[in-house]
Order: sequence, then C-alpha cells, then structure tokens
Amino acid sequence: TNKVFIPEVFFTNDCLTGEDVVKSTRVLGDLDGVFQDKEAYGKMNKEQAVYHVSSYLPVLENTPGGLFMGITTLYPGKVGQEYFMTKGHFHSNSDRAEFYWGVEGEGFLILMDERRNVWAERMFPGSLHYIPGKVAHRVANTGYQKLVFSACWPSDAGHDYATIADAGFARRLVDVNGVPTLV
Ligand code: M6P
Ligand code: ZN
Repeated sequence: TNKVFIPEVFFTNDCLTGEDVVKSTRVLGDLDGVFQDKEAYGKMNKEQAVYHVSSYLPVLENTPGGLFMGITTLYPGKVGQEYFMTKGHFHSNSDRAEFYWGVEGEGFLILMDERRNVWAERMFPGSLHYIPGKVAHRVANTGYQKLVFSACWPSDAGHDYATIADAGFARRLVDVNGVPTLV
C-alpha cells in the first residue's frame, strides 16, 4: 500500500499516490495589497512564508463531478494589527460549495456573500465549516501557533481571486486590545 505523507495526513488507499499532490507556498510578497496597513507591510520581510498548501488533485482541474482536497498550514503573525490570512477567493464556477475543517491551532474562517455581508466562524481542531456557493472564504490565524486546516472542494470549482483583489472583503479581522474583532 502506498503511504503518502502530506502534512498531517496519511493516505493509505492505493488510489492516493503522492504524484497528484501539488505543494505551494505563499510568502508575504505574494500578498501585496491584501493587508490594510501598507506601512507595516512595507517594513516586513517579503520572503517570509505566510502559508503552505498541499493540494491533492486526483483528476484534472475543471473535471465535473470530482473532488479536490487540500491541507493549508497558516503561520501565526500580523501585519500591523491584522492577522496573517489566506488570500481568499470566490469560486470561478460561483455556485460550487466547499468544506473546511480545523486540524490544529486556532483562527477564524471569514466569509462574505455576494452582497458583501461578512461574518466569521471560529476554527479549532475538529471544527467543521460548510461554505455555500457564492460565498468568498479566507482564513486568519489568531493564535500563537500554526493553524492547520483541511478543505474539500469540487474539481470544477476553480479560484476567482480577481473579485477579492479588486474590492477586498468588506470587513477585516484585527487585534483590538488582544481580541480578534471584525471591523
Ligand atoms: C484551501 C482551499 C484551496 C485554497 C487554499 C488557500 O486549501 O480552499 O482551494 O487554494 O485553501 O486559500 P487561497 O487560495 O485563498 O489562498
Ligand atoms: Zn474555495
């Protein structure tokens, strides 16, 4: 049996070989324009890793009916008062849904619908989050250790980063006197 180790998960099914695992890293320099405090961002080391994603892609991107799975490791940190977070995205096929679940560490899943209503769900080991279609999603690490979460999404969902790059999320998760607060 193949045993493939991608961060915290052992795949023991013969169908799951390591060849389909794609690993990527986002450093601070990849997140230009994402954080509010430009001055704080400007002073930070752009080579610093913010998160790693290991994606298991058993079928080709855009295949209808398949599923993808990913494990994201998001480091603790802040840019000014804003917590380290993922870029966040809508799906290109906008009605596609997704599951996120917490594996390690503490944080929040930040969600925004098409009317730009924003809300957040606390993430912790074992937390489960259903992200409906047409809802943008990003994760912030509010703790002092790494935050690890898994995701499962349809293979024809795709990533729409442009909408977030243009208009951002309507609210941000910041540290207000030590308390994570949506502002
Ligand atoms: C999860 C999934 C992936 C996504 C990753 C990082 O693992 O939703 O599809 O790529 O998080 O999030 P983002 O792409 O927004 O940086
Ligand atoms: Zn998604």
